[in-house]
Amino acid sequence: AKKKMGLLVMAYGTPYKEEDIERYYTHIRHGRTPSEEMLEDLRGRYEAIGGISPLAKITMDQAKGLEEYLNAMQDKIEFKMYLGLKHIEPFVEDAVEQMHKDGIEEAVSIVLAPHFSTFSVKSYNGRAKETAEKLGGPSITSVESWYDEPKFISYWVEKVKGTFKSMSEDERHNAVLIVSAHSLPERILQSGDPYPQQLEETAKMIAEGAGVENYAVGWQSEGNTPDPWLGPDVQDLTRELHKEKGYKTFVYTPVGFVADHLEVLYDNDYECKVVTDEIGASYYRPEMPNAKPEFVDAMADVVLKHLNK
Ligand code: FEC
Repeated sequence: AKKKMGLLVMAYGTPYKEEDIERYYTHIRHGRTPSEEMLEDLRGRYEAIGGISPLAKITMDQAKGLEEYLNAMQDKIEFKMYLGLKHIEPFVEDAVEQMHKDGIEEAVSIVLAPHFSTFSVKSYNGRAKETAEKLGGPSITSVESWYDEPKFISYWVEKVKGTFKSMSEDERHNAVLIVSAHSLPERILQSGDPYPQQLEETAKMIAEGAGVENYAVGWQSEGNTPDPWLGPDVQDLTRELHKEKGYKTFVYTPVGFVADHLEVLYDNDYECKVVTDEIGASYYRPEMPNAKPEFVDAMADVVLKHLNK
């Protein structure tokens, strides 16, 4: 008989409708209500990408796709997927509680973000394990990072190659690849967080794989708080590289994310594009993985390799 196992897929979460924006933002801010001005600003950004984010549907498609694919590709384990979100229901805690109720004794967890950091992956896994311990099960084994998974790298290598191929000769000659992830407060560095190092490695592997010589690592979407955040910010980096190296074609790969959502559709497609327009450069942003079969395949490999360790 097949062994039954919970598949806890964790992701950031997004407002389902406009009315959810305030409580979602409040949750992100650890319970501190945002000012009316901050709230208006966030509402405006959601408005600019069409009113609400496509992330809820994409996350569900990724999670269901992973469950189906894992169950189809091997016959030792029957996976049952539970979705647990960081900032809106179903929360990570809800998912673990449901697994417990369903009598799931063992589970594997994966976060839909490739790079480990204390602020992201560690906090998701910590919340899951704490809940499981309180309830007395299931026992959860967690994937910690998958920034160097070969199929994940080759997803981006193919996309980057395709983008460079689609350029005119002149554009290609003056092009640079910008590889980015969500910025975090600089204080993560004090505890030796591997996040920046992992992003560097992802960037190097993609650039080498795609045969791109000019590339740079940047940070994006930093929060609205007084702390210093990891830099350079991708907008500043764009201006700097244009000024210092004369690049005229910018290719953005926000590889710290895996879906189309506010941080990509607004922070890249609007904010970075404002800069490339200003300096008269071309803007390219290869497609995000979303629930594409080659990406689901990559995640499945990550989960199975983790279980076979
Ligand atoms: O709805 C959508 O389409 C957007 C979803 C979304 C994703 C996302 C990913 C990450 N965040 C990370 C860290 C932080 C830190 C703060 C912060 C703030 C926000 C705000 C919104 C938001 N984040 Fe987010 N993030 C998404 C959305 N994030 C909205 C609040 C307004 C703003 O600042 O823009 C700062 C919190 C604070 O104020 O103290 C820190 C990290 C990721 C990538 C890893 C992951 O997906 O878990 C890290 C998607």
